[in-house]
Amino acid sequence: MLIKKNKYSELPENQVTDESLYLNRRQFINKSAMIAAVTALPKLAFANNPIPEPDYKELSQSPFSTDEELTPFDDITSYNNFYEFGTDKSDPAKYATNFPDKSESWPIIIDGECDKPGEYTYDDLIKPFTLEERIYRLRCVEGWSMVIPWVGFSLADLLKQAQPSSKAKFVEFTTLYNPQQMPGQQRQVLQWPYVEGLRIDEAMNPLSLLAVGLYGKELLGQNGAPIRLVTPWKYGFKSIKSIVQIRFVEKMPVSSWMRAGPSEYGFYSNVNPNVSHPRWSQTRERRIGDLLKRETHMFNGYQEQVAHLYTGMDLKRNF
Ligand SMILES: Nc1nc2c(c(=O)[nH]1)N[C@H]1C(S)=C(S)[C@@H](COP(=O)(O)O)O[C@H]1N2
Ligand SMILES: [Mo]
Repeated sequence: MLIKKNKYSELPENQVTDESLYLNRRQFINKSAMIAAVTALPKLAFANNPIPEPDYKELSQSPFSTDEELTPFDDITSYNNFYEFGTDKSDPAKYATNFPDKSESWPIIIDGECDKPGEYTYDDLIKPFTLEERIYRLRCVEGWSMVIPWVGFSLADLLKQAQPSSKAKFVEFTTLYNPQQMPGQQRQVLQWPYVEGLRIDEAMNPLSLLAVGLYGKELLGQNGAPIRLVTPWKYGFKSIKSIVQIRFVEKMPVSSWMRAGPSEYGFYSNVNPNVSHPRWSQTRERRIGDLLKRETHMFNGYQEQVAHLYTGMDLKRNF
């Protein structure tokens, strides 16, 4: 079954919320929800908690999917990091309402060290691939997490099609640069365009996903439409949004976050409870919608799929 019933529908708390305030608010909500449940007509219950109509039908479920409780659609689409639209969690939903501008769609370029480079429309790019649903945990470096039912396909399938050469040691990804459409780019918060990278074997790992939707719906602007990367064993900032270019390169790319704070953000950025961020611990995380924090797991719980990529590497140095 694609969509699980949402347990909570209210907006998530951000990190600054005092816990007692939060608890009070939660109790208040529970009480009013109970009153609503006994007084309202049954179908009105759905108005508070809409489960969106799917754009993609009959998606197969990936074996990599977790059966953990899904983060509500409203939270996934209203609590975002997408600095191209501002640095507040609510900015992307507010300012990406008309993004991407469908009348001005951009080509997606695959190039660099490969035999079959190409320039594709979004539709042509995704046409050869069968979309599936993958429910992944997403752990942000800031200490919060979600469970997101993505729609997408394996990055490896697209990369193989381009036939990378033996010089292709890394893959570099670039986000759209368009300060008109992305007002956050009018300020130098990060070096634009946003750039990320993976080692080629990380990129080829079956967990690496190109997402085009979530909750059975096409991606919204705030989540990185029309196509974004998802690498669930790495901190969320590796999962670059609104991709315009995928390039095979010989040298390790310098990501926007490495450039902004090399002592805080490394190239690998694997989720690792044993390596603190210089300004906070990474041992625990708050799942959006939860009151209490939970433990953070090595590689965000995806050890089985990815630990072998890092055997013999010092993960404290290669953070
Ligand atoms: N281009 C771009 N991609 C980005 C970001 C960004 O600011 N710009 N933020 C990253 C961070 S920090 C996180 S946690 C995830 C959040 O993805 P979501 O909003 O879809 O949950 O997107 C990542 N991808
Ligand atoms: Mo993040």
